[in-house]
Amino acid sequence: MKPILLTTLSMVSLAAALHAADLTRKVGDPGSQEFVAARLGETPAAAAAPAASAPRPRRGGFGGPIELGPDDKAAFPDAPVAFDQPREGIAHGNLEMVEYDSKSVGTKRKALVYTPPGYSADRKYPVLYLLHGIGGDEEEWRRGGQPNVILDNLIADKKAEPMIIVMPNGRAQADDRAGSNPMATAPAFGVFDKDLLGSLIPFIQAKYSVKTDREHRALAGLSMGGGQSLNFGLGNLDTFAWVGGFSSAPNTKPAAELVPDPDKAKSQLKLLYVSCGNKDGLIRISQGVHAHLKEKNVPHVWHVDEHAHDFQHWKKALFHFSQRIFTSSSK
Ligand code: FER
Repeated sequence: MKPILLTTLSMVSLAAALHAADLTRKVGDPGSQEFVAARLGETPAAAAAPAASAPRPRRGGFGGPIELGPDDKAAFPDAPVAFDQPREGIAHGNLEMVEYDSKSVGTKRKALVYTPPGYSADRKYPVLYLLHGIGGDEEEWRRGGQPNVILDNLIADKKAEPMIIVMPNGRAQADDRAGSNPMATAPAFGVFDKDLLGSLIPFIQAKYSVKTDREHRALAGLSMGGGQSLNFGLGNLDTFAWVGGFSSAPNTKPAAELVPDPDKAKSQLKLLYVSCGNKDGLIRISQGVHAHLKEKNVPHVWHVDEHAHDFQHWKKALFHFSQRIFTSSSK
């Protein structure tokens, strides 16, 4: 198959606008130079500088180029049209905002928690920790992805295990708002593992009726949160058995560092799910992860759909991922 080359900014700007509503408000029109520059962590002047003047660092631009190879195809059929539509006549779960003391950050931090329909302290539930992107916060998944609707539907259809979903704020610093330059907050995403492992997971396990072994704990996220999930999930296989990276961003560790011990990863992982849209300028990150996993024979799902860097992809990724976790047969 001949590689297809796509280099559009417009497509991606639209997608980015859907994702980073906060960012869009801060820097205006998603098609503007400021918006693109903000996504790339550059000043508008730097973004506009002629490419010939000096070799510019290769950032994880949203503008591609995108080169697709033979492996870059769908692993699953598309989600049915109504997968993300609120349904009447089924039981619904609940969403609540919680606050916990973060030892590593030294502040009280927020997380949005989905409890499944009929949540009861008489049962113990598995937990999915679900992470947001560079312009997002603990509300981003609810705002753009309505995971409660997707899970209510899957649970009603008996396609997903009743589970708790915890949506924290992955920007582990005292001021954890995206602010006017979200890219400047990228380092705080890199130290979120201390807060997650040291404070949030213990808090959730104390407050909710949950199973606490690794086989009942999953980590997944979109974009920056996808990179965090791959980094922290694969780096803490004793804590997470199910790991998902959706459109993972350039914060993803180099593939060889992600999986330093392929045999351990093989034996410990119940599911490693890597997905991206074929119109997402960041696809090369996920392609690199897939290529390395393939080379090292680490079983994983590599799912590429027709979307861009947007919630259409992320909602469907959650739909596919959440059906395949906490099951006995998944690989
Ligand atoms: C980058 C491009 C995009 C980057 C992060 C992103 C850290 C994140 C995008 C998102 O979360 O949507 O170069 O560097």
